[in-house]
Amino acid sequence: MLVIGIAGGTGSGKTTVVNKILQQLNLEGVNVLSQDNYYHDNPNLTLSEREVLNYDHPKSIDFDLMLQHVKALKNHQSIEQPIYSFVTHSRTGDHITVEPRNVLIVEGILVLTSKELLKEFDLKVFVHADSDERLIRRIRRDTQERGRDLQEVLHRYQTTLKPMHQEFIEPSKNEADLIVPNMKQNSVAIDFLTTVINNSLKKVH
Ligand code: UZR
Ligand code: MG
Repeated sequence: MLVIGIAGGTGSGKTTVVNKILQQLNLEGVNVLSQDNYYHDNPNLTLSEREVLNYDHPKSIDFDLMLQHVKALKNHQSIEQPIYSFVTHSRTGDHITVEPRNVLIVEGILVLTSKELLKEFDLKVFVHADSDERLIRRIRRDTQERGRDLQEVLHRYQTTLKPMHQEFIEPSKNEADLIVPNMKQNSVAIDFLTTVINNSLKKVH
């Protein structure tokens, strides 16, 4: 199995890169694990307490479960992936059964910060966009899709997202085999990644 880790700051366009790759591939061969589904659950906190947690620190991620799931899929076992809600900041209690496939993409802001996960990746990719571009995209997404107001987004960016980016995410770029500039649509990089994945899919058959 080919395992690809794709990291990059918030708003760098990781999800878009992954979706573009998927559009060009035979989907039956590829699984995507998103870090978004592996936040720790905090059922003992109230919603307002959960709203102010730091979701950009490596400690907010259940890396043990992520690692266990990556290893299980590599061992040809299916997994029960938790589903996480950004509205309630908690696991919904529902699961998706994910069957092992030939290619596994693991995507999220912090996936190159875990020493254990790094050992599982055959290819490590960091998606880069400048911080002003990422802030613009983050404002758009959080106000349009996640129902947050501008002041809240800016406050969180300044107090949490930016310091966590500088402390953990940006340094993890050093782990990457490949850095994808994603200030604008980068179809060459998408073609490159698609070719690598297709070659790996061909080898298996
Ligand atoms: P991407 N996040 C939430 O907003 N709520 C949660 O319950 C869990 C995570 C956000 C998190 C992080 N920060 O910046 C972002 N906050 O999801 C990462 N606040 O996702 O890479 O798609 O931007
Ligand atoms: Mg994303």
